[in-house]
Amino acid sequence: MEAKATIPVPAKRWRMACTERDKAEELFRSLRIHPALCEVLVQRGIESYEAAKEFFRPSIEQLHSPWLMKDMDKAVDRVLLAFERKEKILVFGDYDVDGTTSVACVYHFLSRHYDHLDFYIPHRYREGYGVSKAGIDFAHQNGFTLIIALDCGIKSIELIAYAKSLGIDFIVCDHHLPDDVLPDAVAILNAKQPGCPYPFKELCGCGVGFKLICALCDRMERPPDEAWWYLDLVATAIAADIVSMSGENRVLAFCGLEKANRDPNPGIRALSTLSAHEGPLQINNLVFMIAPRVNAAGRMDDARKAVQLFLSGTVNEAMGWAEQLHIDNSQRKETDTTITEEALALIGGDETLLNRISTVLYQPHWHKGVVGIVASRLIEHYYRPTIVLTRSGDVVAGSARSVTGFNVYEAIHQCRELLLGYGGHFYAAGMTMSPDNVEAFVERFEQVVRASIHPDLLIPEILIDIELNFRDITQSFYNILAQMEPFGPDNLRPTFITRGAVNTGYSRVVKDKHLRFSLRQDGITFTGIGFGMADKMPLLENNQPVDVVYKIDVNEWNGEKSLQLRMVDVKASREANTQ
Ligand SMILES: [Mn+2]
Repeated sequence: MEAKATIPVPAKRWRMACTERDKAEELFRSLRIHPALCEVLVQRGIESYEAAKEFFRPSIEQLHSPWLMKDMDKAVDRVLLAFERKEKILVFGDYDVDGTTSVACVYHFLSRHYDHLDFYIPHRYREGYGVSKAGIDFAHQNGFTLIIALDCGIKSIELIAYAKSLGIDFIVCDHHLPDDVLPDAVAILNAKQPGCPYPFKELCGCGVGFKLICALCDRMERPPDEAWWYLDLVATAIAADIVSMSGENRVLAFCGLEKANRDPNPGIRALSTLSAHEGPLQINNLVFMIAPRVNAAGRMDDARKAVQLFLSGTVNEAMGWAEQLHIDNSQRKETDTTITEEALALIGGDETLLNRISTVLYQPHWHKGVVGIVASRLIEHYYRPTIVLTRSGDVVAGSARSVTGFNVYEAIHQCRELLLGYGGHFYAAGMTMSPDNVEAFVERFEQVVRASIHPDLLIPEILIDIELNFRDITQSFYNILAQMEPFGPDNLRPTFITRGAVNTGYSRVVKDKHLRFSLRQDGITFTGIGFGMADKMPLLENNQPVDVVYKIDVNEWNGEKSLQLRMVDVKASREANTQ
């Protein structure tokens, strides 16, 4: 949703990243690229020529051996034993992007070599997240004796024991943090478990599934590119699951993007056709194209069709599934826009709600599938811990989202007497309660937040990597910057600041909401765009120097490419206070 003029956008706090200057200078001596980029690299833990070389040239040879993962031999042995005994294998995964892509990859690979297979995606509302009893009962009733759980299972101790009592073995491929007790599975693939020597700990669920495929490929003496065929789906899962974009994940994402542009999975091709995408796919394109549509299937209907999409043998077949996902997504968008508007109107029209430092809203008719998304949207306007509740059967259910640095799960835990159930983590949680308790919960949550949040956390923060003069920004500077892609957590697209820039007189507001600006500093003029930043125009118009925070982009216009700045924030130079 676009910000409307009447709805406030919160002011932001600026913070400069700190750099170890001497390390950056040392790196500069061997690398000979712009010193500012050397500083950014050092901030990201790339401190030597060798490390930089690996970073700038990701290649498939940099992937770790799948055999380094604890239990990999057991997992491979068990799958091959199932082949030998002609056992039925069920590939089980979650309804989000990570789950559905991992199921598609593992199921597709196995189906090239074996027939007695099926896959299972639990229903978001009927079964919920993770391994489900319904799934195990389905396996039992249909004679499956091996379940491969992907992106889930590490905490399903009782359910996996239950399966065992029915004669069903589990292989768990997960990336979530294990508890002290591990499930009684034949094999557990999870680099985060104690005693796993695998050198990279931040794989996503699909990444773990991919490692299993690589090991199977190796043992079955199949050519390795049979496994690499899944890299575009792995890249999608890495980006959509918001795991670290460093180390092996960045290599997987880089190689997966290359695959997506050379020989995409038919499902990816169908979605890019449908969304009329032109030009090479970037990691963000994959996420924006795929993640909302796959998630919409789970929210509005059933995520099985996301797996069907990725399993399609031809683009034609994939097109049918893609169109269905597209419809779910349009419905989801409509629903979440309507509800967000209703929610913003509720807050805007109520002095008490406006003055709170938390948002908790309840409307019985809101769609359960989008309350989490709506909570995130509300935070863009009212930057504070936020809960959106709706009616679900006899109870009230909702989703919480937080602001950077505030543990919303802990805050909900402190309201537990008023709740029927709750779960989640630092930044996102869900809860259910009796309708009678809603009012009391609204008050209690506000009290808890008020008592525990540091006031600074209520102002969104922008982390600035490094200061530049406009003179520094050249095509060759940008070319190196572009080689830092793919960007993601732990390797964010660098944010720059330039101080003391002055409007050239050519800045203007476009379409009532965006700022097309032209600034001069250090004798050099740059133009750029600030999306939704029309309210900053007066600041430029008074011709005082400004400090501008931005990312660097390429603008393509009439076939001409030029560098432009994408404004993140701007303040009058005398007001901009950064340490
Ligand atoms: Mn995951």
